[in-house]
Amino acid sequence: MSILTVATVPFAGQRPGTSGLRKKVTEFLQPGYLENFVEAIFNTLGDCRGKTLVVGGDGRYFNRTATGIIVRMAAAHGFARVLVGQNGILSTPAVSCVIRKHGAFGGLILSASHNPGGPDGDFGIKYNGDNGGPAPEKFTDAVYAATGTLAQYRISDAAAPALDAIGSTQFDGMQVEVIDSVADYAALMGELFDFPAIARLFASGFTMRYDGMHAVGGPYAHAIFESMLGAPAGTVINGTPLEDFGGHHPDPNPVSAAELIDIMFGADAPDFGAASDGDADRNMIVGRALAVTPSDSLAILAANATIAPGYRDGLRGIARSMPTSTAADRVARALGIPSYETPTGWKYFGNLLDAGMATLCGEESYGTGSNHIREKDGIWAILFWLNLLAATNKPVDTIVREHWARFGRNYYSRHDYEAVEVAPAEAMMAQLRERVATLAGTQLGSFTVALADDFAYTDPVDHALATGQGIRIVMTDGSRIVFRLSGTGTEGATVRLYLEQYEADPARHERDPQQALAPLAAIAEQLSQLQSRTGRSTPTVIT
Ligand code: VG1
Ligand code: CO
Repeated sequence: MSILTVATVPFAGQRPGTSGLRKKVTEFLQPGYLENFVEAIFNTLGDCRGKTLVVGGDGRYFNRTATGIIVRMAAAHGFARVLVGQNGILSTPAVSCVIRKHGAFGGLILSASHNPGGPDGDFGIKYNGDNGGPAPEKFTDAVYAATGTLAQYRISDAAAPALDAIGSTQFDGMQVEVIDSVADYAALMGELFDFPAIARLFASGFTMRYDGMHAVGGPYAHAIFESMLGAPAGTVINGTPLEDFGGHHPDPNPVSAAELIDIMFGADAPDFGAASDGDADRNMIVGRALAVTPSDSLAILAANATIAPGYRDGLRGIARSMPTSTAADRVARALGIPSYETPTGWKYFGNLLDAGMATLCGEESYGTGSNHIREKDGIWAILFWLNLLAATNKPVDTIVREHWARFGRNYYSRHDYEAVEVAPAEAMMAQLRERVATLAGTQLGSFTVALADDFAYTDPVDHALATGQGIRIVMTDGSRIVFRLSGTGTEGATVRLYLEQYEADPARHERDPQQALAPLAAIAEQLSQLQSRTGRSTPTVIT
């Protein structure tokens, strides 16, 4: 067997976004498209000889083929060993876990996360470094630059190895280890949470429904919730991964996970509901007739963290992305620990976690995680809630309402305008950027603007500067309006409008969030003319 050097030409637009390179499958299927991007990553890494690489993905269409191509390219670049999930399957948190546990050089994750799959859907790829976390912007910028000048890529001419049986084989001078997709990850969960207490909870008749959304979380949920913790069969629904996720958006929010919401809001609802996304790094937590806002979930886990064995010693700090509600900041203040506000995307949490400055992290987009790995982690968050329910014996809604009573409620909502035209979306952001420069101190409706800017972040560890991370308008009472353009969409532009309003008075905690936030939404529209500019009279999705 030999190494082929294949001539290629650069593809435009291989710039990684919020979380790796995401494009339509049709774009990825162009000959050389995936190969070019992987070559650019390997070239940017430099000398790969003797190193270990982890490869796995969320099982979407093209996952298996792409895995084979990457293994052949890894052999050509001199990697000593590749750890591959069985059938090419590894959730994003499992890749992070496996990288760390086996001391790998890094890993490639094949996923477009919550984006739809199938031949007409999306595909994605991203590189995580030896800490298990998404490569920093400095690295992804270098990869993008490299994609612009590629003239060739290197690949083994051997046929891709079979990935269906667990075990180790030699492949063109490299060791290919097909590993159980779940085992390492499940073992780590067992160290963090009180599995015996959760098992006793299930044994006492506690009921749960987990919606795998036909994505990669299913196998993990079957193994952990049903086999290890004894939840009855049927606890996991839509638990078999499908290449097209059954035609749905594998996005755990009340809109896309409508089946779970119907169950949880129906008669005879189970005690607890949960779902995760395409690559199982997101989570949604649902009680009877109550979907927990992700920002609240982060705050609640932080306030109660010491109930879980892995966090018994307390938290070092809490980090949240800028658009995420400030509920977690209130908890941090009460605990006397620092809180951090980072740009959107998990890569910005990496340094804080590595430096031991933060223990818990979260994003409003149904992402929660901790220092156990360097990715957000859906099953982890669900286990944390199960541990909390077992430790307190209280239902989800009581835990949420008691949290609001103690800390106040941060009414929160995100309005997404998906696949709008790029030019008007960018014009709107440009105009807002100008406008916010003079907004501080002015009156908007019943609010006074305390601070308005285009969010910039200086990493406290390596001092890297990230600019242009979203327009934020912060009122003197802490209410906020945030505008961002998505960095994960694959069609046109997606505008995200984030609204937050704090309410201390428990007598006003049962309002409909959309009603509570209506005055802020009206101000946002007035400032941006978002709807008239995009020609949309309502958001595509409200969460
Ligand atoms: C979205 C979310 C962001 C998240 C990112 C990746 O990015 O808003 O919070 O980190 O997706 O999550 P954007 O740029 O579209 O707003 V996942 O589960 O799609 O890897
Ligand atoms: Co995801």
